[in-house]
Amino acid sequence: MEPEKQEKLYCVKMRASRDGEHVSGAERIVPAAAVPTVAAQLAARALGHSKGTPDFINVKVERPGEIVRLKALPVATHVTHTPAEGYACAAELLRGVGFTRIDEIMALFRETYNMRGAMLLDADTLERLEPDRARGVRATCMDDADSLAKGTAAGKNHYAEAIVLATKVQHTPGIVGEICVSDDPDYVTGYVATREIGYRRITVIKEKGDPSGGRIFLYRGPREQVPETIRFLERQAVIVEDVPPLEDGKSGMRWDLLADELSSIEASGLGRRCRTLDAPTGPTAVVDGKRLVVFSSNDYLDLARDPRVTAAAADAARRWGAGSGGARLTTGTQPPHVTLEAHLARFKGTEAALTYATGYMANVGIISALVGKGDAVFSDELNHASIIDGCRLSGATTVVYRHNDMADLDRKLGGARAYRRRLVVSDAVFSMDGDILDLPRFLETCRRHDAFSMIDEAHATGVLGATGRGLCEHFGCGHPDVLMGTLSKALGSEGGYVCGSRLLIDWLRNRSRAFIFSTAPGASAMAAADAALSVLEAEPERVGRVRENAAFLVAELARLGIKASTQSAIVPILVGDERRAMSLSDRLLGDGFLIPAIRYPTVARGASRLRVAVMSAHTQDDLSRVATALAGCR
Ligand code: WAQ
Ligand code: MG
Repeated sequence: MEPEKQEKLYCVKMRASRDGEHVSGAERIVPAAAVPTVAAQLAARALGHSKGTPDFINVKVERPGEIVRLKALPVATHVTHTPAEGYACAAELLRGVGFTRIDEIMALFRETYNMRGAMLLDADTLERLEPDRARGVRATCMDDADSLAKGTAAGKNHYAEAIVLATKVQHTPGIVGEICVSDDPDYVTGYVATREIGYRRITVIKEKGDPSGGRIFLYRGPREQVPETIRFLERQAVIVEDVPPLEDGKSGMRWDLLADELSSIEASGLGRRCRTLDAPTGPTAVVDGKRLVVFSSNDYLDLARDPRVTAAAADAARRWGAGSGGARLTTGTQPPHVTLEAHLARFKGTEAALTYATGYMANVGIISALVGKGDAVFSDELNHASIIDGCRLSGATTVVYRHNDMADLDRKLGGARAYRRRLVVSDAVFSMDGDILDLPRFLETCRRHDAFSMIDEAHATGVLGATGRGLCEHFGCGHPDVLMGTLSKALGSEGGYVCGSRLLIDWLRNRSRAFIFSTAPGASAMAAADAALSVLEAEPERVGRVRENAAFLVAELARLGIKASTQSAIVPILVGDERRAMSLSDRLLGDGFLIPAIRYPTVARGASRLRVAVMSAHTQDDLSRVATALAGCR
C-alpha cells in the first residue's frame, strides 16, 4: 500500500454490552470515505446480535499508526463429532508442538467464559499475565486485505474474522499459541493456532446451544516483555493478506464429512456394495467355477432368460433401436410401448395402462399426480420405499396406518374428512415380509370413505391368483382404482406400469411428472415384457409352481425348527442384528446359496433378516438343501 493512501485509513471499532456484560465486538480498517458506512454497519450488527439487545454500543474511530501487513496462517480442518473429541483434538495438536501442561491449560479454559478479551497465560508456569482478569486482553486494530479493498462490513463470518485475529496474535512478540472456542451458542467450531502448525479448525468443540466460549493466548518469555506483547495486541494495526477461502477444495471438509459418515455406516454393519454376479440370470449360477443357488432374484417365473422373451427383446432392439431417444410424449412412444400397454390392460382386466421407466418412478409418479397439497395420502407402515417417497414428493399430508390394519385405516380416514382428495396406498405383497394385503376389506374401507384405492403389485403379479393376475384374482374381488406393478420381477424385463380406468391413465399422461419427464424405456424392454406376459398366459402352471416351492421351503424349515411363513414367493427369516445378518449371508454364500441380508433402512433397525426369494425353477433338492443350510446357521 502507498504511504499516502495509508494516511487515510481508519480503524473502526465497535463493542456492545448489556448490563455491563459483553454482547458483541468487531472492528475494521477502512479508508476515510468508508468510515460512516462501516460505523453504521457495525452498529447495526451490534443491535442484531443473537445474544440479545445491547444497552450500550460504543463505536470508536481511530487513526492507526504504522500498518503491518502479514500473510494469513495456513488453514487446515479437523473433523470432530463431539465436544470431548474436539477437546482431545486441541490437546493433541498442542502436545504435538511441545506444550507440556496441556490438561491444566485446558482446565483453565472455563475461566475465560465471561471475559471480553483473552486470557494471557504463561505456557510453562501457567501464570495469568493479563492486567485485568475480568476483561482479559483484546487483540484489536486488524482487518483482512480483501474487505479493506471492498470497504464494507459484512455480517459476522466467524472464520474470516478468526483467521485475521489468529494471524495477528501468532505474529505478536512473545505469543506462542492460541486456543479459541466461540461464545456464539450456535457456533460449535473452534481452533488452535501456532506459527508452526498454522490455523487448525476443529469442527465440533462444544455442544450446540452452549454460550460458553473464550480464548487463551499462550505466552513464553520474560515478564518485562509482557507490556510490549499487550501493546502489540491492542494497538498495532495489522492487515492480513491471502486469507484462504474456506471452501477451496483443499480443505476437503465437504468430502471429509461424507467419508466420515460413510465409515460409521460401515462400522455399524450397514455398508452397502454391489456384488457382481458374473452369470446369466436364473435359479442357479456358476461363479468362479462354483455352483450357486440364487435365492435373491425377483425373476420368480424364470422368464428373464426364457428364449421367447430374450428373442423378443433382441428382435425389438434390432428393429426399433437400443434406446427410445426421448420421453414418451416426444419420440419415445413406439409400437412395442402401445402393444404392451394394451396387453397389460387386457391381462389385468382394466380399460387402460401406462408404463414407466421403473417401478420406483411409477409409484413416485402416480402418487404425486393423484394427491398434493391440501390432500391426504394413507400409507401402510410397511410399504415399499418408492411409495414412501411418492407420498413425500406429493406434498400431501401423509398418514401412516398400522400394518394391514383396516380398523386403524378406517379410523384414520374417518378423522380426515376435511381433506380435498384422499388416496390409500398399500403393497399387495409386502416385499420384506412376504405377507399380503387384506384386499376385500381394504376396498370396502376405501369405498366407504370415497378415497382412491391403490395397490402395488410388484411382487404379486405372476405370483398370486390361479393365473398370476395378482391380488384381485387371489381374492376373487373387484379392482382398486389404481393397480400398479412392475415389469422387472415375474415378467423378467424392466420398467413399471399402472392399470386402471381410461380417465386415470389420461390424467397420469397429463400430470405425472415421472412419466412426462423421463426417457421412455427402450422397445426391447417393452417387447420382452409383452412376450413374458404371453408365456405366462400360455403356461399358468409356473404360477402354481412358485407358490408350491415357497410352501415346500416353509415346511422344510418348520421340520428343522425354523419359524418362517409366507403368502407369496418371499420367505423372510428374521435375524435381528445387522452385522449378524451380514455374516450369515456371507456364510451361506460360502455354502453355495446366494441370500441377501436385508437391513436398515429397508427394514427397521434391529429387524434385519435373510430374505429368501423362491423361483418356480428351484428344485425340491435346492430347497431342502437351503433349509438345511439355514438351520445350520443357528
Ligand atoms: N481479542 C481477544 N479475545 C477475544 C476477542 C479479541 N478481539 N474477541 C473475542 N475474544 C474472546 C472472548 O472471550 C470471546 O468470548 C471468545 O474469544 C470467543 O469469541 O474457523 O467466533 O468472537 O470456523 O465468539 C472460530 C472460527 C470463531 C473457527 C471464534 O469467537 C472457524 C469466535 P468469538
Ligand atoms: Mg462471539
